[in-house]
Amino acid sequence: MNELKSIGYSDWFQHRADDEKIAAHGIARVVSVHKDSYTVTNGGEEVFAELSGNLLYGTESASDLPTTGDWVYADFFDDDSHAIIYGVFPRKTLLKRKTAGKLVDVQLIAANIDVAFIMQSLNDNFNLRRLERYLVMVNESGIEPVVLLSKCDLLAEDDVNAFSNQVLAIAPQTRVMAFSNVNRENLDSIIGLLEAGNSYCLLGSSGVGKTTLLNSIIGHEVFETRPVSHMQSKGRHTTTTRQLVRLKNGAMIIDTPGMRELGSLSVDDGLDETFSEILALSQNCRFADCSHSNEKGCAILAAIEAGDLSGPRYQNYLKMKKESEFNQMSYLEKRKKDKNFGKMIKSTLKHKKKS
Ligand SMILES: Nc1nc2c(ncn2[C@@H]2O[C@H](COP(=O)(O)OP(=O)(O)OP(=O)(O)O)[C@@H](O)[C@H]2O)c(=O)[nH]1
Ligand SMILES: [Mg+2]
Ligand SMILES: [Zn+2]
Repeated sequence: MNELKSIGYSDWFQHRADDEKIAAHGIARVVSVHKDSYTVTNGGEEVFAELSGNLLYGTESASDLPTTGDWVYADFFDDDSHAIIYGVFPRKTLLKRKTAGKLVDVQLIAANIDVAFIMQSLNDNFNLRRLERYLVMVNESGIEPVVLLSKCDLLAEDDVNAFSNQVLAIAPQTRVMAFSNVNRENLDSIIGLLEAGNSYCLLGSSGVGKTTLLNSIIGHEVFETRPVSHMQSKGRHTTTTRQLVRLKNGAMIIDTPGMRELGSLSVDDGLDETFSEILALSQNCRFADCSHSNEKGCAILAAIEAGDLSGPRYQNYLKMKKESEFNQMSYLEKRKKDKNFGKMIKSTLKHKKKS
């Protein structure tokens, strides 16, 4: 049990475990997900793992399958050289997005993360609207966001402070840190945030320096990084898989490939939390059903007019709200179709058996 605790297991999971499954199987954590297999650990070695037939064929939705960071019921075989996964524990947090492209489906990014580092580089990636998108995703999952502004070595101190203040203006409750992997400014403060037994993840566009930060934290170059110019000419990300890495101090961290698209599926809570002042303002509109577009006595329009609420921020909120509603509807429709399709196949098989 101490081995499991050292990789983040706690009473939270123990109390929510399935009695039958926990009596029948061991416990492990998912380190990484591959095409048809997984890597898991129970605190010792990392082991190749596959899903049991029941889990593979009996799961209705992809989001019920294991993702990086998940706790799973698993049995180890052949001197712990491989494992079979029988089920997934309830998740404390689940980071997900809409799959890239037209298809409306959920892509799981990581489970059971305590703190997400959202990174933007100060030289060419700083963008408040994109930051709001990341904040919505992280807040929706119930994960604590920390904003990291990288490559501060490339800017004058005053400019760095101005950028930090812009972030604080839209996320006053959030910890914001500018840092540099090159001159190591603030690296120790970031390392100071990492607590044993907690799990962290690095999020942000390709090239902002996520993997370089992970290497800086570890103290030597373990993972591949690549100059931004080279990355763009190759048109691909340097980091291509998500992997749970154990740090010397007992914290765990997942580096992720840069995400080009960050579509959201049903993120109402995340929106309310990220744009809490907009929600608060709307309570002051004269009409309860105010659409905040042209009504008299609209508190939101008045705040924009007075310069208390940024117009682009409000537009971004509206855009994400619409997108979330639209995607949620398409997703539910897709699920319904999938279910009907499943029923059709089942009844066809039944008829075949009878005849
Ligand atoms: N000037 C400066 N360059 C940095 C800093 N951190 C990282 N870089 C450089 O930025 C480039 C990209 O860094 P990576 O760590 O590979 O970026 P990444 O976010 O992991 O990118 P993906 O894996 O594609 O998502 C590399 O050439 C790094 O050397 C920094 O603090 N200052
Ligand atoms: Mg990387
Ligand atoms: Zn209004």
